[in-house]
Amino acid sequence: MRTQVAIIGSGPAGLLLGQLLHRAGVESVILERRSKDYVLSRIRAGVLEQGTTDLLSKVGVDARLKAEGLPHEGFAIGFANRRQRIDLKDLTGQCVTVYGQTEVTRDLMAAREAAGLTTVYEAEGVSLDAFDGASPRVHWTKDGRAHDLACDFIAGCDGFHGVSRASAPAGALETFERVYPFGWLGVLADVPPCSHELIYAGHDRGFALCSMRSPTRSRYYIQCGSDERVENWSDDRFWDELRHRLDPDAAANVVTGPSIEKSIAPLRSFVAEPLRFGRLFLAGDAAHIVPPTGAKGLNLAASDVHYLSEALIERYADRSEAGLDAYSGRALARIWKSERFSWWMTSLLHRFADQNAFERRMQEAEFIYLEESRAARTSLAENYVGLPY
Ligand code: FAS
Ligand code: PHB
Repeated sequence: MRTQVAIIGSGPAGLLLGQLLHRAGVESVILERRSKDYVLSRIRAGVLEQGTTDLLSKVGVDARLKAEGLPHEGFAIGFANRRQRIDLKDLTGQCVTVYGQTEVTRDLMAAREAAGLTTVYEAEGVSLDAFDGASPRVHWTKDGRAHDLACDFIAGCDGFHGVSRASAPAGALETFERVYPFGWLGVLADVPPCSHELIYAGHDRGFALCSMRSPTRSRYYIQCGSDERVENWSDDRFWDELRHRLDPDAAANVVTGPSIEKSIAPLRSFVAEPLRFGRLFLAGDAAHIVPPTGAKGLNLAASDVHYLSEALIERYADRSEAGLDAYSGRALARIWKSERFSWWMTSLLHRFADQNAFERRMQEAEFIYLEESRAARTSLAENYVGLPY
């Protein structure tokens, strides 16, 4: 097989990159380790920045997003039973859209299939070869048969545990990491949300987040120990703990019901530098991880592939390598600012077992400063809606 760009991973980064390239007439083949159903079964992000929805519109994959996505002009942030609203629209003129990552992935997969583009699911043992030269190759097996793909470039969109970052030459990669001493226990349930907007609640017992997927489907999270096991959490225990962490008004509006998905996600901040190794480029979770507190993970993957698609399209159109040479620095400039915001939101709202009384007062002072300063709220809001590309 031969193509122009081999994309490793059929998550949001790989799929969106494939559509952006296709729109400009650049061919790609996606190699995905899992089955299509498995990829679609993962419940992850829920909030899209304007930049992300603009990219989905650019590739013509926004019909359902426009019909079912929920525009949100603000959200609530709570601390020790106090709550304040961050008015995104008033502070920045922008809003965000609540639309599940699963639906984004489903829409992008449908568009790729409709365009007759190739995705190889259940590609086993993917390995990357010769990307330090002009003729990279990708190898894999499927149904016991070995396969080989010749290409011009490889886009590593295979997430944190993928093969792409692991294929970087020894010593060529520098990594930066903060592993948080807690995770998020998430529940999806077909019950109406307790509030029409998201509520981020800091509490002595730990953080809680009230989100949603639709007016009849809620997504809730509570901070839990990093060694916690989902088997220890019955639905009843989850609902009780969630209500303990919300202000009385929100707690009174929680409608409980059977969970249709329940999982624990570890929290970490992680960045790999650089994002280019010859003809191999990293994008999305393959390059960085943010704690989901700032709703940045999926949206950073979108900005990465915006920069990478522009660079690859320029290379094929003008035979210029300028965009490819600039990709890593350009993407990392926005990545680090999103990493800072996600770390800040996480530090503000979570309970750290080893924090002392002074550090707890710092969290309280930060919250009060937000209440009293429009400048502080504007800073939070402009990061939440997404910094410019
Ligand atoms: P993805 O991980 O989505 O996709 C990578 C793809 O590559 C996967 O389909 C994988 O199967 C495939 N792959 C891996 N190794 C491979 C190999 N060797 N060969 C071929 N394919 C391979 N973000 C938010 O904004 N809000 C959230 O609430 C949130 N919750 C999350 C919960 C969890 C458990 C996780 C893991 C992430 C969460 N995120 C959240 C972040 C998440 O949304 C990511 O930012 C987003 O999926 C990034 O998309 P991709 O970069 O495409 O990576
Ligand atoms: C979600 O709805 O899954 C969600 C929303 C906002 C976040 C994280 C997750 O910050």
